[in-house]
Amino acid sequence: MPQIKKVLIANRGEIALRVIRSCKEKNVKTVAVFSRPDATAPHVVAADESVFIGEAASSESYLSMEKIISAAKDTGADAIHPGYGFLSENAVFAEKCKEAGIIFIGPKPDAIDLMGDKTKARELMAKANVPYPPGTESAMKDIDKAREIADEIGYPVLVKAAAGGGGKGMRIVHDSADFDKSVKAAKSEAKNAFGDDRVYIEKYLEGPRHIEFQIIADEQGNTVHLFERECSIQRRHQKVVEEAPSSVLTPELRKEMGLAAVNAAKACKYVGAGTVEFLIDKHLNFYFLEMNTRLQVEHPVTELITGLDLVALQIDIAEGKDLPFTQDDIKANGHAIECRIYAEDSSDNFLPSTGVLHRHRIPAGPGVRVDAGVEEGQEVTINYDPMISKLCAHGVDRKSAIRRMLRALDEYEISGVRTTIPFCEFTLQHESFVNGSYDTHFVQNYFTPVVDTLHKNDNQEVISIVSSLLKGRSNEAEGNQKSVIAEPSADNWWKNRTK
Ligand code: MV4
Repeated sequence: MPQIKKVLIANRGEIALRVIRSCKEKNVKTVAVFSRPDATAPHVVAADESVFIGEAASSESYLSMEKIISAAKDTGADAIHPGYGFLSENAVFAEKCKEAGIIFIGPKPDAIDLMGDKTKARELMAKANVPYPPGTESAMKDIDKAREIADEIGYPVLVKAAAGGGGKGMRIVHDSADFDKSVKAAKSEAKNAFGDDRVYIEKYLEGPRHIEFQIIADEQGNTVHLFERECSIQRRHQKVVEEAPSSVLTPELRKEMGLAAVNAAKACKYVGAGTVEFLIDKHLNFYFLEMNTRLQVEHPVTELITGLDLVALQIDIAEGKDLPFTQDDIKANGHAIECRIYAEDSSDNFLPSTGVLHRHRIPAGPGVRVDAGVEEGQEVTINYDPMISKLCAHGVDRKSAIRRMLRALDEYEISGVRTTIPFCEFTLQHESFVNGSYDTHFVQNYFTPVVDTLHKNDNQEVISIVSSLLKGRSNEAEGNQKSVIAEPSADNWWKNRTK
């Protein structure tokens, strides 16, 4: 059995730090890679070694297979952890690692390939007896035949790109008369985005909930699910609040969906940590949507309720070890919620908000976990993902997890950029969230931001005053900028609020 002694992390930000932390606990050495603007980023500081791999553009750095594989060879890393995004679901990269004699911490290239092609995935689910939305199994070849099927299943239908996923290249068709032109548009969009114009159709499910199951499998074929995450609070296919367990699943349904998820993973001979996504309708019918062949952003909520370290398990599995548990050993404890804190202005259509993070004080205390990839003083740019951190709260039940999250959101101090903290506070207090009756239309149904121009201007003014104070003092008090800000007691003015 190979022993992994050194891992190169082919990523940046919070997920790179997350992987480094588990490596340290396992006495595994770490290598960070970094682009020019990331030279002093937290993941570089935290790793044992680091390698410069190129310019800011991802194509020059974090997406460059050649540069990353040479960095691994040069530093003697025996494995690469891809994190999420970037090269994490790239079968060619997984194959290239293998050819270079480096362990790719993730599934085999074939499984990535299969699940990356949404039509192949549907065909596989048909064989594995996993339910999926009615529609065409394979990509449509004949538009007349496809229209007949659409007419038969009934409108609205969705035209989805075979190479798509995560909502990219999706088109809703309400009427048979619009079918041909929507298919043409979807095909051309798919061709542009993925270089692959194959599309298929699915019955459009209205107001579904998005529920996904965490899967973990070893090379021996032992496959276990680690319960579900409810991820229905999204905007433009970007998840914002996730929780585990879901409040709509009965123990029986959880068991049934968990089994379906395990069967989906087994069908592609899955190895490592993965996620099977389902949509669930008002009648609690569930349908396979796609499988994500990576560690996901929202994995901490699963870690909090199961007490497991998913990254440590990924490494053990990559070494060829057996899973240390069976399905019956897995028990859920309490309730966990994750809020993704983005540098986006939730009062202004979630516009990206860039600037220097003058203040970043993370909440702490019982049941609070923060995975951040940025530090106070660092600049938030448009080069990469605008996520500042993931704030998680764990409690004995859903009610206490919600209260804890609200307390933590209140404690969180960020200035310099506007954030989605107010949106998260809105969500966690909303009746439909509190009673657990929300679906994927939550944001569009309930969120109407009040653009408070006056307050916004006030805030901008304060930011610029603090900013100039910090600049003036930074020479004499290097590394002691925090003391410059005198905190007015009554008014939390440094906070990013629109209240
Ligand atoms: C759907 C759907 C309704 N019916 N498929 C969006 C992301 C991508 N993974 C698939 N998505 C959807 N597929 C059928 N047959 C509705 C969505 C969808 C959605 C899904 C999960 C979470 C949020 C969503 C927001 C809009 C649409």
